Amino acid sequence: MLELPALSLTQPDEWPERRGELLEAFARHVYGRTPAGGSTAGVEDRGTEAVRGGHRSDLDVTVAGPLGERVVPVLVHVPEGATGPVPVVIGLNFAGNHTTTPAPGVRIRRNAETERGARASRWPYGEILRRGYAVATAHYDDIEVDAPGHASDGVRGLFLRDPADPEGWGAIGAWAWGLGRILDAVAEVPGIDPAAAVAIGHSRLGKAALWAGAQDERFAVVVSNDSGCGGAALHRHHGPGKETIAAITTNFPHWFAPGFAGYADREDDLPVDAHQLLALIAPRALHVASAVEDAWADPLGEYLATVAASPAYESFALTGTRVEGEEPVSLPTVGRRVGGRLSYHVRSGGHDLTAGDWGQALDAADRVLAERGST
Ligand code: GTR
Repeated sequence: MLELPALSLTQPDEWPERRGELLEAFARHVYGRTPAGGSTAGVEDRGTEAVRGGHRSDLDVTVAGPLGERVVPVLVHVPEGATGPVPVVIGLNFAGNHTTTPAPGVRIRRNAETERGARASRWPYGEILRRGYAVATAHYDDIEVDAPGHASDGVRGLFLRDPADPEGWGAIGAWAWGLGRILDAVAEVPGIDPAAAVAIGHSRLGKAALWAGAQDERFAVVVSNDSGCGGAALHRHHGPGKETIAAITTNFPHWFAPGFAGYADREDDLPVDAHQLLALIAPRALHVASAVEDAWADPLGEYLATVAASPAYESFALTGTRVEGEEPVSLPTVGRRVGGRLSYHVRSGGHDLTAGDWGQALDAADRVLAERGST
């Protein structure tokens, strides 16, 4: 049995205080502190085109901090024919907005024309629109450069920062902040319901989606896809071939607060673990997805984190993935979503965001948004 830091839940009315303590602990020890004073300063529509099942807008979103502004291109698809405002899924992409669709009209900022549509399998826009969701994406590099030594070049450069601060925010914190700014921007787009916002992310961007959802309670639903170490996977679960704090802070020192590296090979000393990150999203909806062959992201460690986070949902009389009286030792059936307001699925195959993952995520979102009367 895993020895995990306690969720220390008592009554739902004590949750705001406990949430505050946990947020502070994750800022301090893992991701760094998100500075106050940021905002979305403007949204300019660079062009809207009809697509099958809706329309696509190419926006310039200006984000701002005390030291300046930065323009982030955001690609938004909105379904047609809805009777009221529609829910919106917000997620960052790895290689440029033009890589998410083969459509010739989408602007190129970085990476080549030959990359157009190269990642379209991760963005099944037609199906997302058919299901009644709008979807907004931005290239993560346009928010924060994914390399060490660039902390002044992206949105972190918009804020005063002490590079020696062990609790200074890392790139994951910056990407998470960016998701919130995109939500500010799409809240202004006609036909979108900002109260029905879903944050989604794959892998390192799944870590960012979780941290965004933990901090920003406007996200009604959060989806983590193969987020692994520093995301949904328990640090204290020692699965075979999984990524460790030592590995992640060596390979990606810029992702976290500098102090996080001090827990390399000392997982048991980290004051928090992933189940508490997941619990921070309660009582809002959370769906965690893994892939069987993705040992590096530790599927079982991700599932066990959802089980250990379940008491947070249960304290609101909601259902997680925990089954009373059972101590899980293995993954649920492949391909089947388990749980309630906090749900989980593992699919066959490796590290990727597939159309099937989107299907599961939107099924989870449908359920909670229908309960709230938002779809
Ligand atoms: C890996 C990294 C993981 C994961 C992944 C990704 O190299 O070790 O933590 O984030 O990259 O983002 O695809």
